[in-house]
Amino acid sequence: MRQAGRYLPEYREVRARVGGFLELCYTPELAVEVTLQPIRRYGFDAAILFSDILVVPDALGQPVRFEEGEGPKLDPIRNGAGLARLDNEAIHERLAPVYETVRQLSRALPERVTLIGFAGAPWTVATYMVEGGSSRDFAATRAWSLVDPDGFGRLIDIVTTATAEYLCRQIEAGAEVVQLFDSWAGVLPDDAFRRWVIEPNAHVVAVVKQLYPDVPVIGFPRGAGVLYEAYIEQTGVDAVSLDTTVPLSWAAQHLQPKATLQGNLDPLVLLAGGTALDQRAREIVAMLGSGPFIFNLGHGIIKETPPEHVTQLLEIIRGSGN
Ligand code: 1CP
Repeated sequence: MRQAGRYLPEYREVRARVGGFLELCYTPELAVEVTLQPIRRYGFDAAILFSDILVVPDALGQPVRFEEGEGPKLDPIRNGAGLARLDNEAIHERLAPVYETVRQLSRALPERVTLIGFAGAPWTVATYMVEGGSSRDFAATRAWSLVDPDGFGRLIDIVTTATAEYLCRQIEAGAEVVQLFDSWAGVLPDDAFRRWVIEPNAHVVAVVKQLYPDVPVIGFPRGAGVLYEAYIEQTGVDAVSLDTTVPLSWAAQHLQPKATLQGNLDPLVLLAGGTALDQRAREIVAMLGSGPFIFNLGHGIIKETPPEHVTQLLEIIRGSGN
């Protein structure tokens, strides 16, 4: 959950050397360097490829810009004419620098450190493509999906196909686990959740599993609430990342028998540090640590987080006998 990033001074130093954020993602030597920074500093058990979920629309021919202090910006696609702008042909040529980063990382990382590849899930990526950036209410995306489900479904299909192939190529290059980030899954009511979250995630998992049955897939349907259970049962993921709102006792009882769990420390608790961090980290380990479990945050680390708080957290987790 952004273990590399702006809370680390060594990341800010590298970031200042390049113009745009995407340039960092597309320059293998630099992407490798920032991926390795948190591993060197903290000795985590796994490294996540440094990239972004928005390289997929960028490679599909919908250019993405990151302006300083603002979120991502894209020219929105809201109908069939917009879909015609997308080009599924050259995408893997455009994504070649990401595959090169994965190859270099798999050579550079110590054997004991697992390399995680990732992609955005189709619904979440589509929200950026339709809204033209970040959004509070996803109004244009939801409207398109309701008024013209077939047209919107074509966008989802394009992103689904690209994403499945993108993950397979990351695995081919050396990723040992892959994670699908469906950060905005939680805004959809149940029928729409099944159609736009479960179905596309299940399709991506099936394609990956057909080629790489032994590579674990982690899903992150953030905000899914009680639908986490259906998500696990119907997508075929091996593990789910729990967001910060999922109650631990419910997860232990209903989810952990079906999948490995990952999560779910609130990044705000990590920012706070001290006894709040100590207590909550211990609670999570006590509730979930005896089943299949990966300790992680429930969402992305906040950039103001003091790096020493991460050290404190590791001492708690590694000292807790797991
Ligand atoms: O200038 C900078 O340094 C920009 C900050 C930043 C970083 C460090 C962005 C912009 N992306 C990233 C890297 C990133 N993004 C990783 C790297 C690996 C790691 O975890 O260390 C990963 C896995 C992502 C995934 C990502 N990007 C998600 C899914 C996870 C989540 O946070 O929910 C999403 C939604 C994005 C989109 C995105 N990237 C960046 C921004 C500002 C945004 C928009 C976020 C929003 O809409 O609120």
